[in-house]
Amino acid sequence: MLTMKKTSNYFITLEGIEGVGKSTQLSFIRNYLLKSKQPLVVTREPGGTPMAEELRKVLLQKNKEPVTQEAELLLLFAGRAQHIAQVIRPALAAGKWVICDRFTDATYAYQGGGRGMSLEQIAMLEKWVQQDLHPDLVLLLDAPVKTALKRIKRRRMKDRIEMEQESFFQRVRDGYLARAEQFPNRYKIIDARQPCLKVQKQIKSILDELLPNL
Ligand code: Z5A
Repeated sequence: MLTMKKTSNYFITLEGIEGVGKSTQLSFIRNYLLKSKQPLVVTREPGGTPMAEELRKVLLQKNKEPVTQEAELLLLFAGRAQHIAQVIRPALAAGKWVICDRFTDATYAYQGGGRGMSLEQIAMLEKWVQQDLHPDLVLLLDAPVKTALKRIKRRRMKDRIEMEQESFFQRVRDGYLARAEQFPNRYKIIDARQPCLKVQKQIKSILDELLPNL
């Protein structure tokens, strides 16, 4: 049972390591909510506005110049500030659902867990940039690293972060699971090892808990 505020629209994020099926499930969620006649905005991070999409390119391209962890973290929050101001807050204020492929929990998992950056520093930036804004619901698609990476093995091009070692993604997964334990009211862990249709069924039952609130 979800224990969150009753509202007519929700801010939902999808999280997990690469290959767990976020993009696949995002399109299922979009179609399901549209079928239920909910006004919605589907967006992503890094990115979501023209400027933030430019920052995404900078973040994910393989640079000749090494990217410092501090620069990476600040670029993520710079894009997020734009995204929140231009897209997320206006959509929520207009009564729309916002479905976002990754948000700040990814920063805790990748930069905090994966890179070992200070969680306090991330929390400080989060507070500064987001103030009171947090997802109402985080759908964490969780699968063992080997399972997830196997699914994307056939991809020809890997981005800068995808080039990391398996141990990095293990720390990212552990980072997500630690967040889920810290925020049980906000997080729903979905077993992403299951076949796609079973994952969808689980997501559908979570969304159905929200829809009758309307
Ligand atoms: N990043 C960060 O470091 N810090 C931050 O704060 C933020 C992001 C916000 C971009 O992410 C990168 O930014 C990401 C983290 C970092 N880095 N990396 N690496 P992204 O979200 O744009 O890209 P991604 O995470 O790499 O997504 P992805 O690789 O596309 O994975 P996915 O969306 O989870 O998976 P998918 O494309 O839906 O599915 C992958 C394959 O598996 C595909 O062939 C599917 O058909 C198949 N699939 C899906 N579900 C299943 C099931 N259930 N069974 C079997 N096969 C399946």
